[in-house]
Amino acid sequence: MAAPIRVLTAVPICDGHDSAINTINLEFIRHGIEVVYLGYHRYAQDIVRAAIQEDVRAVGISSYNGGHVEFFVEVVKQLRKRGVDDIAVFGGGGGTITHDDQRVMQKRGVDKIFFAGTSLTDMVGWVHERYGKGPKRGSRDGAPVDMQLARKLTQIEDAYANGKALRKLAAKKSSGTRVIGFTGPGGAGKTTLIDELVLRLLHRDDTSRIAILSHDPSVVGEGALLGDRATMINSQHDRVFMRSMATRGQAGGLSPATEDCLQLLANSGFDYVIIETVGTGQEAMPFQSKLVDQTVLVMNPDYGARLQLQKIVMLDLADIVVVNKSDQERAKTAMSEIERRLQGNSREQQLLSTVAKRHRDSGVDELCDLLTQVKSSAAVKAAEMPVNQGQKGSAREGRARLRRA
Ligand code: B12
Repeated sequence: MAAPIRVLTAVPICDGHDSAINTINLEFIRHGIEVVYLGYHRYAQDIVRAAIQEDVRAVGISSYNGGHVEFFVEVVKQLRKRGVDDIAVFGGGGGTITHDDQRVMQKRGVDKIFFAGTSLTDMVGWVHERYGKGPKRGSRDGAPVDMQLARKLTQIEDAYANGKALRKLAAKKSSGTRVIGFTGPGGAGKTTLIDELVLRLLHRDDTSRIAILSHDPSVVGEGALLGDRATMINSQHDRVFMRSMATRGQAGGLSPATEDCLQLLANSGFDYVIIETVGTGQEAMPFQSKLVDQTVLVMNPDYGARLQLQKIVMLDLADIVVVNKSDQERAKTAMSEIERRLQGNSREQQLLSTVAKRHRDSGVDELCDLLTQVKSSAAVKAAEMPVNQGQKGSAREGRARLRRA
């Protein structure tokens, strides 16, 4: 089966006309297209960065408040400036974009404008026709690093979609790269928490580079709304590489191609690679990969009766359990019930409470401390060891030694 078409959609400024983009996203998804949705109030630079990292076939922009000629053309210009001429730009704005505007926009590189009155069926048909085929896209020598990485990730995803899974390579990663897995039920606030964590990681070290591999659910051969970017504000940053993946029919929170994609990212010199699962259920154990150094289970205080906790497998496996939304009434009870539940496990686990949506939340600071401390103490240990051992002993081994100590 061919891999679904991937497009990125965005709204430059939203003045209240949001119904169009929501309608169009849903229509695309219903017709087998994977939509990476970037949300509202996005700069051309954010759109271009995201389009390259997500390696989409086209960028669809919805604009209802004027300035569309300049904005659409700016996106085309910035894509070309970054050496990308095979990501198309298209979109619409109902009655606000005139036919004269369209002529100017097309002359300056915009692929297509849809006007008020076009049927959704015609629009979806056009997208399939126009962006469903075309030559295999590679990346030239000298192409931006983000683009090279993005195209390799696409090759991996496409290989799985076509039933030609790549041979799984032995798990290994660049020493110094820390891989952190985030999981938990839908609506617990994983994406917001990760975004806040990224903000802190970027501030603490102004050279650090972070990769995020984020998942949303989909059925084989169907479309998907890959919407985590719409929640991410701080992660739209030049030192952050983010990729959204659909699970493409696989249960358990990840996609069939995740492990290979994760391995590629873990070997690409990032300081941190953060992987986020889809919202998971009680039975999920998504992080079997040896690449993941530490796992964080993010919970909502409102999980139901205390008995429910006994059924959540990740409470046995997670290194850190975070009760997010801890400004909610039930949070104190949740903390003490989860603490009791963790006491039953005979292993070292941390329990934290956060309010990720709150700016400068001290719980998120604490989480960041925990995740970075392990990294720095492992690095110190590794540095203290004889060179051979130190090179062989990655951060993971360093941490294992630390734990034993
Ligand atoms: C519904 C609507 C509203 C709703 C919006 C509800 C919402 N949540 O989105 C409300 C009532 C809030 C509203 C408010 C206003 N609106 Co109004 N609104 C409309 C209306 C009637 C439909 C827009 C719509 O969403 N249609 C559904 C979509 C799916 O269809 P469409 O717009 O025809 O778009 C087609 C294509 O362009 C394409 N498309 C659109 N976006 C994208 C994106 C991609 C990626 C792709 C592929 C295709 C695509 O898809 C459609 C295919 O048929 C339009 C008329 C129009 N058609 O533009 C006026 C219109 C956009 N509004 C207008 C105005 C003036 C206003 C107000 C300023 C009115 C006022 N004085 O208060 C306010 C501004 C908002 C604010 N700041 O408060 C004017 C804009 C004039 C201009 N040239 O700038 C319009 C054109 C009406 C008019 N003829 O005067 N509005």
